[in-house]
Amino acid sequence: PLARSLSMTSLNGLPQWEDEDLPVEDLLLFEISWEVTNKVGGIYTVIQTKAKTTADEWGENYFLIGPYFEQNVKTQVEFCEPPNPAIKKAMDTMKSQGCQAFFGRWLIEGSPYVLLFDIGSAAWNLDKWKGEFWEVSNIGIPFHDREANDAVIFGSLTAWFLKELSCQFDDKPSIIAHFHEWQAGVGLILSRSQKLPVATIFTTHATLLGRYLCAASIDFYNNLDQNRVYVYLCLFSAFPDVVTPNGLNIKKFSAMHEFQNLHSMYKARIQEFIRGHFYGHLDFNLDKTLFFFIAGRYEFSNKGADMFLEALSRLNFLLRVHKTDVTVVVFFIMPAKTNNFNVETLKGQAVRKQLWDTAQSVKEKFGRKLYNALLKGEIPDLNKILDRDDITIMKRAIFSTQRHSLPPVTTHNMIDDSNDPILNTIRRIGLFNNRTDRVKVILHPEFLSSTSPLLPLDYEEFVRGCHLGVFPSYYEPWGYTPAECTVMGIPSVTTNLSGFGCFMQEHVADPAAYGIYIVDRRFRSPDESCNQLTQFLYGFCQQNRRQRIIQRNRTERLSDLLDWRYLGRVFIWTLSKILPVLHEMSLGPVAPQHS
Ligand code: G6P
Ligand code: 1S3
Repeated sequence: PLARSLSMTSLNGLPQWEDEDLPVEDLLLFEISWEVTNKVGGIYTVIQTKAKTTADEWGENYFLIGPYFEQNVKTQVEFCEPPNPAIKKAMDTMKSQGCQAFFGRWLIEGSPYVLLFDIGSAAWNLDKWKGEFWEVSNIGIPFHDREANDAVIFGSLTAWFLKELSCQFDDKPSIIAHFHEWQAGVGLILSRSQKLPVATIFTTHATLLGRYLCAASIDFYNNLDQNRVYVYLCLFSAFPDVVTPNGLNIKKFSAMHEFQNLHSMYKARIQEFIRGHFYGHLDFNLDKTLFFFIAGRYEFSNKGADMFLEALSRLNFLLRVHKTDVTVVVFFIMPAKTNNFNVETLKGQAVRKQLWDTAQSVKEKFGRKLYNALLKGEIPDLNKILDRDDITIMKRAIFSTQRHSLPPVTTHNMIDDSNDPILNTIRRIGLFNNRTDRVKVILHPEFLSSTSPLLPLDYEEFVRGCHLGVFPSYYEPWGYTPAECTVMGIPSVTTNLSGFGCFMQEHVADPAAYGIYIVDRRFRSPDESCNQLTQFLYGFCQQNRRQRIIQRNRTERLSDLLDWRYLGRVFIWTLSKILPVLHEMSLGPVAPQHS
């Protein structure tokens, strides 16, 4: 395949193709990230969704490097031999020295090759590698910092691999290594310090500084001018050569109603879960129940879970005083440390199943008796068609739905229940799933999976079945969650402190009319922002079904704006800019390069 170079003289601010072709046959492109095959946050989504566009361009010369975790690999990777002999040789050398490396195809769109390193198998090198890293960078890694230790091992393995690989190409350098986020960054520093003939790119998706500062400061942005951090922000924004957008793979249905049908279908599956979870307390109308959710990395205030809970408490009040017949069930999908599902939640689904089975067996018997009566030309006596046994079975089933506790606010046993910020806020505001509450909450502290015994849906199916995604982020460089809602035609709430919110504000004249509600967290106080969010939620609850259907159609129309087919060009352009670096390397002695 041939990649085309791009010039930045463009229409609509995006690069345009130039005629010149670049010979990517001679080049190998590696993308390195801790989130390759390993879902932690939004970086996984970037890499997983962009793979198809990159594989189309780079074909067999495109590889992803990530960490090996058995549970991830079992469901996502098909092992195979590396087709490229140089890669095989580099891996064999590493394996012969005790490092476990695995190669295969990642079973996602584009089926790119992946090379995965088993961090544990190489952990015995940790002290030595920390020492080497200190020598070149003067960065000391604390003894107990598991994440930083893993980053050193992962980075050292990556640099080792690139070294073994690059030394096989004596004539001209032909490797581009694209590192994502700080966890992969050690590999970049080591590659540069060892002067490997590899061109490097670094993409950051968020900064730890940003994450920590925003989480720690109540009103960080409004006090920036009094804050010494301002100068660091200026420095950060002066560093990048290119700011690349984040896209998605857009699935276009030929018929408009198809995504609406999917909403209906998956909503029915969520309703089924709700029937179990709220057994004995199902005194609300499921046909008038709306499903809201927040999902992502568990950063309580950065992702706006704090403001969301406060707004839910206000919404609960509004729905109650206005005696609205709408009920809202809110899901928090944010992974935390747990000891599996809790008994009460599992029991809920077991009770639901039992009621279903009882209804089926009574229906079966009823149907047979009715059939026999009709065969005889009789209309059966409907008062007698159910016998005493049937009534007993049904009464027993109804008894099993009695419960002495409220439907649980979390589906799992939390390891740190008493310090969990979501649970503590729920305790403080008193949203305990009481019968009188019009807003019910469920914390699901694990990413969703279609194999779950509780809520057997994958994330995409779950989103489709919901009515509104709510992401009132305080620190969100981009924010995939509302973007994913948009491409599935599900309205969402975002903020003007998220990249996505700003992008929509810039490109869409009246975002709210298209189901993109943007909370102003930049120029308003936290209380004002929370009131605005509450108004968005309350307004949404006042829509009727027809209005929701029309709004979903409008939301879905925005999806083209977010397509990788369009936004992926910026990445391809970036790669084309790095080729002169490789060219320079082949001319003279290898020196540290700009990346
Ligand atoms: C989709 C389906 C309709 C269904 C509607 C429910 O549009 O095609 O058949 O009535 O969803 O919408 P709601 O917002 O009430 O879940
Ligand atoms: C980061 O992942 P996060 O969810 O922790 O990278 C994402 C992809 O670039 C970005 O969308 C998000 O804002 C960041 O926060």
